[in-house]
Amino acid sequence: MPSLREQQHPLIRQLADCIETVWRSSLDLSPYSLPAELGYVEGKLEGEKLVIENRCYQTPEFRKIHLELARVGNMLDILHCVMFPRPEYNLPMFGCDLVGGRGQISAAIVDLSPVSRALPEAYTTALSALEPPKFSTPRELPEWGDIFSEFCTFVRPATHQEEEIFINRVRDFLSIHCRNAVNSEPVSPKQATEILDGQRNYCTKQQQNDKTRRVLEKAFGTDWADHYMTTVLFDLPN
Ligand code: BLA
Repeated sequence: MPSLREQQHPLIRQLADCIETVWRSSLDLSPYSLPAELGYVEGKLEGEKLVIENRCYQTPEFRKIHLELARVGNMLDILHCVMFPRPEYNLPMFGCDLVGGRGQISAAIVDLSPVSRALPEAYTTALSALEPPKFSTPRELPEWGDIFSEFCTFVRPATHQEEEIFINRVRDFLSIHCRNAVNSEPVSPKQATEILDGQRNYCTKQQQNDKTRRVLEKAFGTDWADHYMTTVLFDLPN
């Protein structure tokens, strides 16, 4: 059976390959076990099959790095990726979501989101040095989107060229992030507590994304959707 990735929108496939290439080349990956039964799941959404495939790792700097691919029949294609740093490092949250259907990506978002008042200075410097991306169709963030940084890119890519600009921006964000992460020093226990609070706030806000919740509820029911959003997609660190 061909893997899910081979059936997905080319931009999703390319982005998934790109993310894994950066991870493999710059991080020391070990397996991370998801809660039982949640690695590969299938459900029905309005008669269409919903398939979810998860890949999950941990590293010395990251508690969990998660890449998820999902597909609903041939209507909806999704890539979801979040990197959760260990709270003893002052590192932002990397998050990326691509949502498409019928050959067109409708939402492409990537960010390095701060978990304390602002991004660490090394990030601000490196991200400011990137060429500001030009997209013809920027999208507006929802209300819960106050967690995102000033560098957040949220667009509907209108052309091949814009798709490429988006992939390059994700690669740049990831490279900056991995480089900073492997060179970072642990913080004081007091600061780690503040960082943990910031990570909790990030997850709580992301759990308010009704568009994600609705897709999962329709396929698997309310309880399952809530369980999945709070234990797999955006689990709160202890
Ligand atoms: C939007 N997410 C969406 C949309 C759908 C999903 C259907 C609407 C697309 C559109 O408006 O064009 C669905 N996303 C999913 C599902 C999963 C998923 C089912 O990841 C998982 C199985 N979402 C994230 C992360 C970010 C994110 C990490 O998972 C950002 C870093 C953002 N998704 C995000 C935002 C929107 C979105 C901001 C737009 C929400 C809105 O307009 O209200």
